Amino acid sequence: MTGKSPFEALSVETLSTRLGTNEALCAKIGKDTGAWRVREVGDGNLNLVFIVEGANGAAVVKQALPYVRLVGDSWPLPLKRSFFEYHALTRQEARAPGSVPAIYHFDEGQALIIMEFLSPHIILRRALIEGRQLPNIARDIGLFMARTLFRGSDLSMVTKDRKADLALFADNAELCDITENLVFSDPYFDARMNRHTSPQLDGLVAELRADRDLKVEAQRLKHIFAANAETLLHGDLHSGSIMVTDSQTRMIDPEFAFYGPMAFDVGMLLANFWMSFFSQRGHEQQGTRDAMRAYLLDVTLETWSVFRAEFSRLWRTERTGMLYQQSLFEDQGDRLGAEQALDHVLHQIWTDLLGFAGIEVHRRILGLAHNADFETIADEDLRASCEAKALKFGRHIAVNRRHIHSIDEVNQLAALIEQENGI
Ligand code: SR1
Ligand code: MG
Repeated sequence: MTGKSPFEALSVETLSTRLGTNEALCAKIGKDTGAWRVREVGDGNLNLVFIVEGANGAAVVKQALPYVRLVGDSWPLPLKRSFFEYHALTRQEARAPGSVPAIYHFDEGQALIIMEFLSPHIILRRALIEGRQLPNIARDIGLFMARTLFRGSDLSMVTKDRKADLALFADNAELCDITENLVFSDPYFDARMNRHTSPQLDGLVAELRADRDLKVEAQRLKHIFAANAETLLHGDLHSGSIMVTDSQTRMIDPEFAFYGPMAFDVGMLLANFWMSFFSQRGHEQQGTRDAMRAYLLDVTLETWSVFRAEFSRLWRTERTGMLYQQSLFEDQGDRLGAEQALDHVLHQIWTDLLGFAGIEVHRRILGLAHNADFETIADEDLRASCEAKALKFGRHIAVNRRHIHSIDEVNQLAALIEQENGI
């Protein structure tokens, strides 16, 4: 199969024939296609994902479909998202080495990427639902975010290169459009594809959709998302986009990559930890998840603290871009000026990430794309109670984000809301 053939979706039955002569794949898993075992394992919303095992090893083949898999061919979606995923992965590997799967081959025409099979890794969301405490995730993800977000921005890059890259990723417009609608707008009105746990949440949902302050804040955040082309984002950094073992963490699936505000990745990620926190009650037998809840709040604290520390280190040692130039500060003997500016930048990220986190929580409960943390709670009353607490928390941090000063404060709020009865 070459990049020149017309696009055709792979299947378990056709993969060996179609990729049997692919040099990169054969080099990795062995040439004897008779020994290949192919499984389709994609459980995401958009793409096909195959694991191919051969005599010498295994690889993942990920292929975009010309439509949204979750919805079907009534929602067309361009294949070029695979191109953006490939280019985002190469940039992430350069900026945060060892944080993403290795790429073996990219075929733009077939919209497919052949990459490292991560084993025995599992999806972080699944691990958290199972109540597993991973010791390294906060450090690994905090470092990944600081390194990719800093090194993809005008704090670090040659301006001309960054502008060229910005132009390249600007074409990922359809994926941005998904986020712009599904995350920032649809949850706040009765959009066609929305769903929520009903009737239990009906009253609260109506209240939130009538909440003017919340709607205005969501639109202010959408404005920042759409207009602040600050750095190359992962664009969809939730716990379903991270694979883990006890000792390793890998970020996957950056097909939503584009130039946007640094706080978006950080906020979306932390929101997923807070949602996991609120969902734990749905997965426990009487108090057995107390330690898990404490662990999750610690993870948010450590992730943010690692992010800040690494971002600050890069600010002091790698600030070679056109923003906050060293020639204006350190070179003038004004190191304090550089620190003051750093403080300002981190404060802005902090304030905005709280907003993005609150909105992410809402869209996972009110919109189209729900998450397994809540969805796997079979008892609907219990699920609704967990979701209601998360919704209340999300509203508070989004609307009051300018008045919240520390992650301790946020975590105390989360713990208080989680303890409330009758929600
Ligand atoms: C129609 S796509 C729905 C969601 O799945 C992806 O993982 C993104 O989070 C997107 O918003
Ligand atoms: Mg994904």
